Amino acid sequence: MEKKFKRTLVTTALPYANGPVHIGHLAGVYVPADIYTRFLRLRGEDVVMIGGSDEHGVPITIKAQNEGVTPQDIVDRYHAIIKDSMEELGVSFDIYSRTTSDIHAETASEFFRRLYDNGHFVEKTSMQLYDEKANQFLADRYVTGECPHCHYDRAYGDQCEKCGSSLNATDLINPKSAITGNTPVLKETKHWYLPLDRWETPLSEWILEGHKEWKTNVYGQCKSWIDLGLQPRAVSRDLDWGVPVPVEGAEGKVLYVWFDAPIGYISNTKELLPDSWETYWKDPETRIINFIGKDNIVFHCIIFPAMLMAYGDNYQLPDNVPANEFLNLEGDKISTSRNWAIWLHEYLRDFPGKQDVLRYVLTANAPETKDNDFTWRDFQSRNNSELVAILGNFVNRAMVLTHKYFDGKVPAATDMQPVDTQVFDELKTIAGALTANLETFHFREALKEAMNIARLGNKYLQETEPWKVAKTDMTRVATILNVALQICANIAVAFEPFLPFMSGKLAGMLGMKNLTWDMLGSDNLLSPGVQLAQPELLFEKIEDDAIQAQLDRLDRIREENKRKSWRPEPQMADVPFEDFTKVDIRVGTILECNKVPKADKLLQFLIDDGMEQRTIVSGIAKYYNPEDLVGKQICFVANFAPRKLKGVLSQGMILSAQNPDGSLVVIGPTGAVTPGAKVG
Ligand code: B3M
Ligand code: ZN
Repeated sequence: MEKKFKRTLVTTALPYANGPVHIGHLAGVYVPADIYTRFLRLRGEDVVMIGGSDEHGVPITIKAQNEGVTPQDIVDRYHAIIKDSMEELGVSFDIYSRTTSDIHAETASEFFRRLYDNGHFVEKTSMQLYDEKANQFLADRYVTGECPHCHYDRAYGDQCEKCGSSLNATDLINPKSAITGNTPVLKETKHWYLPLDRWETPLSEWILEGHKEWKTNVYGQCKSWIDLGLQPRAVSRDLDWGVPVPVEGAEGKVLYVWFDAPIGYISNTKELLPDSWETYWKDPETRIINFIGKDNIVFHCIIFPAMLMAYGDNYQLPDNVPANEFLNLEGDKISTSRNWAIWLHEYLRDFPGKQDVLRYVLTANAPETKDNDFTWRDFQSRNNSELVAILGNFVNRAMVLTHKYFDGKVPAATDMQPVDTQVFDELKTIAGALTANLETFHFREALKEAMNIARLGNKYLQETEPWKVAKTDMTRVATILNVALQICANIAVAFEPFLPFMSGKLAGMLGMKNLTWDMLGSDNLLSPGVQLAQPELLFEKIEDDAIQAQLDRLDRIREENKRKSWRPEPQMADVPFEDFTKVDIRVGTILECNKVPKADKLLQFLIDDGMEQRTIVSGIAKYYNPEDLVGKQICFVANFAPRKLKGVLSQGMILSAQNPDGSLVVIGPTGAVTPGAKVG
């Protein structure tokens, strides 16, 4: 890290308080930010980590409308869930506040007013979509329609989730109001725009020239925005939820949520440090790092920096924006509205005491350079074969052996041999790589290095075999266990940023206090004679049934979503009456019904068709018990050309209807009908 910085301000994207946080938020933003902040704290650096809920914006008002409650009710509910669950996960914010606070309203309002007074906005009247039934302009997510780029039919007024394009509501083809379903009309309205085009040159110099070291996904996105030419962006909206536009004649208008939300970082710093907040924002010796997901890049790298430059007053721009890609869940995109997520508060309920397991898996699998997939099987196997089998196992062996041979007192290393000094050499190399990876935001690699310390420990015990040496040479055993315990102490330090609960527990077992990063690599963290606590297991195996319960939950959600998104098939082309009459549909009574051997889908029916008995085979075995159908009446196509199914000749086709989940229901008359009667 360059030395010119005196302090670091870590900001974390403010999650919308329209739902709880899920593993995608955690993997993308909060876990990496927490690792980084804890690392800097262990180094004794001056660092603050700022978080808070984003409580304005259309996602919140829509949720409130859907539930028939106020937006304030919604944000109160989710702010509390988000704040509590992140705290329980050990995300160590210095402050987690909210954008409905008074200090935020004042700060955002003053910010806007200053830009307004200094001529940094253009005022424009334009035609916007308006819902005449709801008497409301339809900003952003209040309107859905067809994406003009990829033709996805459920794109939002601000963005298409299918192709990722950012949109204006008026771009949508066939727009519909999300409130009433009505087709909106165009109505004139006035808004304030931030002319980003005026900031193109400084932005380009700052990012494209000055920050070539940024992650390629971030740099690339910025470059393509700048290359395409920046356009003025509206920073106000016709809504009644948000920070009011502090200008005369702006009644009924609020700041666009993406104008006020990043200012939330400033307001929250003010709330935390009323006297010194300016140092963290305006001193060039402060280093600002924004942790965000990839969909927020343009706001943090282009729009907010343009706002800060326009404000002036020495506001500093971020030094780095290590945005992550997305985490998917079991192969599908995580989605709050489709409930396709693992919610943090539910995880904490279902896996009590296993905060570190989630932190571990999300870091080991972090979507740093590409989208990644979370699967419950991977979660289980990383716990069982890495945390339990490598890390927990090593620490436990070192502790148990020390208790066995030395009553739990750290033995002295009086017989150091090359195999021992070599371990410390390797430890130092690992410590160097670990530190370098943390400094450059490569948290996956960093975690691998930390795990390498445990691997090193296991290998060392395997090679030195103290349980065998104990038969002949206790001085040597003392040295081996001293070395092993020093490795354990290094583990407590190395893992503190990643797995703080385990680190705390281990440090407690080893009697260590006040961990610092410069301890890492040392061969002398535990003094001989120190009494260790009784060993406790650091991790426990996760059994199949716990994983199966989670997979079953996801299956249920998949089914539910299928049902919700089901639409009847479009009607087919017209057919002339004569064609229809060619199909001979009749009512029949089921006389017998049996499973077809070796065909789990098929049932074989004997039908009374009014003239004689006929056999029909039908693929509905999954949905019926054969005995339940006997005696029932059904409709069937009588002149369907006979065909053999699994060796049985089927003389007709039983009519059935298919539900959204694929299940089939047999169609029959609603009253008694004489077998053989024609249907038409
Ligand atoms: N609430 C969007 C999001 O949750 C937005 C981030 C604001 S950061 C200033 O993805
Ligand atoms: Zn699209």
